[in-house]
Amino acid sequence: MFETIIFEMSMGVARLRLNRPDRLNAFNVQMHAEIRQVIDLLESTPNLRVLLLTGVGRAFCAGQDLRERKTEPGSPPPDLSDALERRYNPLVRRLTRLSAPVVCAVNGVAAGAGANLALACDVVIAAKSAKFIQSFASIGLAPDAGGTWILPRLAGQARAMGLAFTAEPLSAQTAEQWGLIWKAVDDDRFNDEVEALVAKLAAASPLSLAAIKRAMRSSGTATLDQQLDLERDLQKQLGFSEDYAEGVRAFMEKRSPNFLGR
Ligand code: T3D
Repeated sequence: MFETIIFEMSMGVARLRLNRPDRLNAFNVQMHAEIRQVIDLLESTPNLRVLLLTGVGRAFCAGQDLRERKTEPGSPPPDLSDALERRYNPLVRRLTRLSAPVVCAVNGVAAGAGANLALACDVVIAAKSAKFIQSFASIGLAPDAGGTWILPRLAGQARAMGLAFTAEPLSAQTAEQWGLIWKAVDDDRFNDEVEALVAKLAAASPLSLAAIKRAMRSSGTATLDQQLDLERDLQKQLGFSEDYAEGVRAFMEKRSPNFLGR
């Protein structure tokens, strides 16, 4: 059905794999369009538990496919705001607003918008051989796909500036130490760790995870007072849910809960 991605959905778990390995899974217009179709579907899937995003081959994603950009002398310069407005920005907005958690499994190099797409996801797990590169300055651009928002928040201003100015690769282990990602894991354990994480999130209460995501995501722009109010409102809704009753019952009965998302 798709040419540039592989998409599967089973038992509420959606798996989206970027699939242009010969171009290190760089984004072209078609890949954006295919991902858009998937997100359209996911946004209207009521029993979605988790979305896993990863790459096929040795890379996660090398950012924009530079072969789509014509820069020969005499060519009119491209208006890159068009690609951001129509493709990258909606992608980041929609993934961060999707109620289900988005796990990014960074299987290899993540460069340019590929790095920032990964960092925009809710939980990022990376193979130790993976690296993150803010490659924009190397080609005369500035970070996009939300990089200038997320990087200073995750890594602090000094490290964000250093990464963006130098375009130096950041190893997965340093990314973990700096708090950019959840975990860097040995390459030979990577698939098992990713599957264990996905299974754990898929078994959790989707209402609880959606509330966590909403609250954590809003904290970047909210005051403490606003956040306390939001926590009150979310906890009120969750307290009315069957999942909460099931969670407390399961605790008392010393068994695993069976969350149904209602
Ligand atoms: O334009 C807009 O829409 C604005 C938005 C921009 C968002 C952005 O993402 S801008 C940043 C674009 N990305 C880059 O600048 C990264 C370019 N790639 C690299 O720096 C390196 O490829 C990597 C560091 C990612 C990996 O290096 P390495 O040595 O492991 O692999 P390689 O040999 O460079 O790449 C392998 C192949 O993939 C190669 O093709 P070939 O020679 O085998 O035919 C290479 O050209 C291709 N490739 C890698 N990245 C891209 C790419 N082809 C097109 N676009 C790419 N981004």
